[in-house]
Amino acid sequence: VLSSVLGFPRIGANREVKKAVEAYWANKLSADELTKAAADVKKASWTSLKERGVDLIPSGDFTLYDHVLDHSAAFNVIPKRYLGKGLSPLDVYFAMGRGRQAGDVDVPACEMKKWFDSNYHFVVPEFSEETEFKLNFNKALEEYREAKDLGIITRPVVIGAVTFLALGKAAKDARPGFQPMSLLPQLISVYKQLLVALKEAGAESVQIDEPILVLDSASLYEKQFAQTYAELAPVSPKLVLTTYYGRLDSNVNFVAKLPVAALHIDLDRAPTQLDEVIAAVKPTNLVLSLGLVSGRNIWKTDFQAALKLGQKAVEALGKDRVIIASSSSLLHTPVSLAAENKLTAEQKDWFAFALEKASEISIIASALSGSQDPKVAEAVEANRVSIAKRREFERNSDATVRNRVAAITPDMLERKSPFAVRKEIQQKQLQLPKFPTTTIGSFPQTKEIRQARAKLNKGELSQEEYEKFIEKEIENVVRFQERIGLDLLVHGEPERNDMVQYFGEQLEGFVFTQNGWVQSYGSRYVRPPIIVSDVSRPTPMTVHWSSYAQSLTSKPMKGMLTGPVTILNWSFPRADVSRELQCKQLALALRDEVIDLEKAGIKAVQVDEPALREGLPLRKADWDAYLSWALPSFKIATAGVTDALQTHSHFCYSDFDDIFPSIQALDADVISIEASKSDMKLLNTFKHYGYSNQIGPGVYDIHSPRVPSEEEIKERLAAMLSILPSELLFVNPDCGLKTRGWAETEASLINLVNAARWARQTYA
Ligand code: THG
Ligand code: ZN
Repeated sequence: VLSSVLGFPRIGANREVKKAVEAYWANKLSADELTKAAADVKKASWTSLKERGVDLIPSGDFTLYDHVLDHSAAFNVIPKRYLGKGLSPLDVYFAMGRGRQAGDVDVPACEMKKWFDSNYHFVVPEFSEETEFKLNFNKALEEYREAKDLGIITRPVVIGAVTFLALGKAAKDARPGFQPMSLLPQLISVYKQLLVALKEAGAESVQIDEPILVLDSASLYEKQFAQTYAELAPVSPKLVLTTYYGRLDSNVNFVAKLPVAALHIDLDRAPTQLDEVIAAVKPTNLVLSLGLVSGRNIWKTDFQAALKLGQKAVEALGKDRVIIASSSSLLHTPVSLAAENKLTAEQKDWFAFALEKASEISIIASALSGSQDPKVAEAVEANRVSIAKRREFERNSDATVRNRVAAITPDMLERKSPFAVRKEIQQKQLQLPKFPTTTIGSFPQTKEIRQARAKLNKGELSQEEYEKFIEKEIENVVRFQERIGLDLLVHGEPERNDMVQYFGEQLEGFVFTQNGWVQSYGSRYVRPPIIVSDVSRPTPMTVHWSSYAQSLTSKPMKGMLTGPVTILNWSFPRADVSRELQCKQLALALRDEVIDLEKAGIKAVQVDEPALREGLPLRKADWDAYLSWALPSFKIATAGVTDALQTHSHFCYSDFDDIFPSIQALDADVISIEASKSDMKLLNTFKHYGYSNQIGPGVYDIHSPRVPSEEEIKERLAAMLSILPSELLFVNPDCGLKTRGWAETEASLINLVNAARWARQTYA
């Protein structure tokens, strides 16, 4: 029984890749130095996986920005707008990832999308009839050789051809109706080159990732899968076809017939598929790779449970036909627990990060192989003790919280009056003009703000000094908004690091890492908090800062909270109770906060749910089960107030077609959405469904430093007003301004306010 890791975090143990990449962007590091920094990180990962006894070590999964973008660049899937500008291939690559505005080059970034149901974003490939696949470079081969030169034999990882096309989109200039999948034949011939070269270089097997096989849509591609692997298998090293993040369901029937050497399945997300998959592969020669160690959470694997599943496969297929693996790439987990010295010994004993998971995989595989090494037996016993201790801890529940959740009644989910009634009452106290202007909540997190927080953490700044500093920042943001004439103000959130981390830190039931970074996109990482026990709110979390901000101005101040579904989705949840229970506990904590904000005189509160959509299960059959607690959780959080409080919510995406009724059901008084990029298709969706509450479609894209002109914003407003009733429209950017600089923020918001004034006159 061999052991395998499907992919490893590529950020480095101490965020070396972020630091190197950002230094390169700032012209503080040369391309060669960047390559060297990357090589060091790869070497460290390969070496430690080898030391931990992993048999099949991945290569080719490293990236400086995004592995899908690497694949596009390697296969020459590069939109024309990035070419002919005198950029080096590396700079073309980064321009696609993050846009480029320097000298006379001004190109926006490619679109990013959430990677399956995770908080990772990939750069969406753009295909058209003009796409000419060719191998610009063979990353899998290069990294295979790079590892081999270090004396480490690896298994190269490549994104599968069908998944690559399925994840992409038709370029804007493609002929109407163009289907990326129509390019499969040309793409296959380039895959052949890539795989032949790997075979010639001595690679014994190649991991080929086809995660779209866990989606409903994969059944449409049965023919494409058959064609692809019939052509590739004869010329390739042994192919290990990997699926992850969900279950194969009926797709297993055709997948088991593909001419590949091995099939990997995710038994973390879908443990119940094992029997069916064993039955399907038994009559074939396929090796089965069992994803038993979660690539998505940070809890220690329960060896007894894993060994039981492994044993079942061994009995059915024989030891030679079973591999023990991570369920998916480990990119969603932090690198190592080793450096965490603020977690207690008890807490540390609950967790396994990527490196610890590698050891787990190796031990489970050894145990299943019948290893007599006493270290294996010791590790299995140590795991039994750890798991037992955790189970013991899990018996401690907070009776007050549990009882409150059990006592949730339907009336707690509904506002007292319908929106039309609330709107009148709210307008009386808010006195907002037509086309009210507002922002999504955060203002630029400047270097000074981040430094002040770092100093506080290091003890170089006292709590009192830090709070004085934050007060000053809030005052500046308030004065700025008053000066340029925004209507509904925010305090700017200078006191917050990551929003989920910020709330987690103030809630009972969470623990935090010091160095548990996980890549979110490109060089942006997050440190997800870990839910370890029942969640409650010991004291108000935001009331102090919101009231302070309100005290500075006679204009209304909007309170700012992160919603229960988003806090849950962007944390590592506990595994012993349902996500529903955890979400409802969060919802009750937030409900108390919203009520307290209202009591403190705040007249509008925004509860953001940017992760509501990414939390949707991958299979449509599972949607209702998720929505049946996700939507009520938001409503529990927001419906505890009087009709006079205006509730807002924000969603960081623009694809509402399939969840529109759910958004409507939230019954927020105002929602803001990302509309600036997706043209007016989105608004037509709102019109089509007769959306009745107020809505602020983003009038410009904040994800780029570009300043939108007043004219541009007016045009957008005019277009919006041709679709939506004018009394429902708010005017705002499409997301928070945290990652922007002040200069562009100021210029953009002035143009926004002027455009709204113009609209008031024009549409009076
Ligand atoms: N928080 C969390 N997840 C998210 C977002 C978030 N996922 C989606 C989206 N927002 C991703 N966006 C970002 C934007 C900025 C950063 C991370 C994710 C970011 N990170 C800092 C960095 O890498 O330098 C570190 C942040 C910190 O100091 O805590 O800027 O908002 N959970
Ligand atoms: Zn957003």
